Amino acid sequence: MSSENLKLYESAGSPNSRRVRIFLAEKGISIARVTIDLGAKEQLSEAYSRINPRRVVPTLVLADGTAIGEVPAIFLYLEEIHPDSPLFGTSPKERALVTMWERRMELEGFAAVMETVRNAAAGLKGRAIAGTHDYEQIPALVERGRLRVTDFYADLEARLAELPFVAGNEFSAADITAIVAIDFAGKALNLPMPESHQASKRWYAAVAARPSMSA
Ligand SMILES: N[C@@H](CCC(=O)N[C@@H](CS)C(=O)NCC(=O)O)C(=O)O
Repeated sequence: MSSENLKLYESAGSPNSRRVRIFLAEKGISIARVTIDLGAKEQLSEAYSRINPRRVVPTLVLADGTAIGEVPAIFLYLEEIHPDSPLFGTSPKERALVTMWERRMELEGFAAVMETVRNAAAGLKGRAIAGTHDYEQIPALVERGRLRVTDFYADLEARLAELPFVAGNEFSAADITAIVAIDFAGKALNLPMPESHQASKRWYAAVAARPSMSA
């Protein structure tokens, strides 16, 4: 299915962009994509700042020029316009629960990974927090961040020992945010999910096998 009037500004190596690419692939929606080269700091350019003043990717731009930033807001819009293959459940209760778990995956997993990476990477000196303002790195946050990621893995294991997917019995947006955080922790922090986490391994194998994951 093609949504000809939408345009996604994104970057191949950006985990937040990957969350949206997977979401689109799960829905079977194809839209125009514009690459923003983070390595060349294109996100900080005048031209891109006019599209997204927060100077981050991804940004979804609608036919009337409205720019939607922040991954959960992009998820919400795409879910509303393409309700088939639901990724936020099918009832008010499920919608609230998926929203709760997706937010927890973002705050406890994704944000912990990002905080650790951004306070450690040499290339992010002076840009420890993505967004409008420049902040210096705080090295002590790296150690704490690794502890946060480890705690996230433990909490996820406890959850997945109870249920097949993060938000319950069905694959959802919460699984997308969780697996993108985990993949990035393995790649950028060399902090993979522990081998001993059997329930998480079972979940990971099932989720990673979905065709959308290569998006
Ligand atoms: N909360 C934002 C976070 C976006 C974000 O941090 N994007 C990163 C790439 S994953 C970025 O654009 N970084 C640019 C920079 O660090 O200057 C969202 O949900 O979209």
